[in-house]
Amino acid sequence: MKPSTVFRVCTLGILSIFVFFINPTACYIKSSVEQRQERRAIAVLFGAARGNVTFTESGNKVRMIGVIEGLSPGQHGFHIHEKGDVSMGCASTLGHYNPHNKQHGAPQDANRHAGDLGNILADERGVASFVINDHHVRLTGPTSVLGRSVVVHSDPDDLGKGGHPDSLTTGHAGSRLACGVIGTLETASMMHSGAWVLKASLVPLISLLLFNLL
Ligand SMILES: [Cu+2]
Ligand SMILES: [Zn+2]
Repeated sequence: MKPSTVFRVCTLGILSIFVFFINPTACYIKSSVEQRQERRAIAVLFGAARGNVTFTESGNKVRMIGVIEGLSPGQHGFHIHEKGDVSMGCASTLGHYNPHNKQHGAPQDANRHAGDLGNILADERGVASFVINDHHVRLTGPTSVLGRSVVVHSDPDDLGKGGHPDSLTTGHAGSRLACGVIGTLETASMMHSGAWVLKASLVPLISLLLFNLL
């Protein structure tokens, strides 16, 4: 083996160890991956209807993606309720989540409960597939909905405008068909593998540079 080749191999080895264990760039990449991490949650609904809703918080909004089946065709009130207690069915989830002491309203109203998500629409097979983006629902901070619950109702939510005695409290949405507790979805393993993929990709890059420059 020529001395220059020995030198290249030794340098490559030392640099690889540097990247994997003590390179500050690796630390920077790891922290930037952590910062881009989105908080996620899931609610699995049981009752006369069933389905699930996933929650993803990024920036100041939460995206909810759901599929619920076993509904009658048409609109159904859809809310986040205060408690994650389903020990007595959906009744024990209590009222709409309302940390700011407001009236019931539509999702686009300023005066609404944080849990007011309006209606979901079931097709002729009784399946509702939906995507809701909302700025009042949070997965972090003092008004996080983690540990609370999602409820789907038998009737449409009148968004506070129906003139019924319960329009300004529940939207006159009828009985509770199904509910599920909002629980954390783990994202830590995704975060670490992401950092290691980035770190590993630096090794071939360094070897390419070394063998071309030396
Ligand atoms: Cu409700
Ligand atoms: Zn409400």
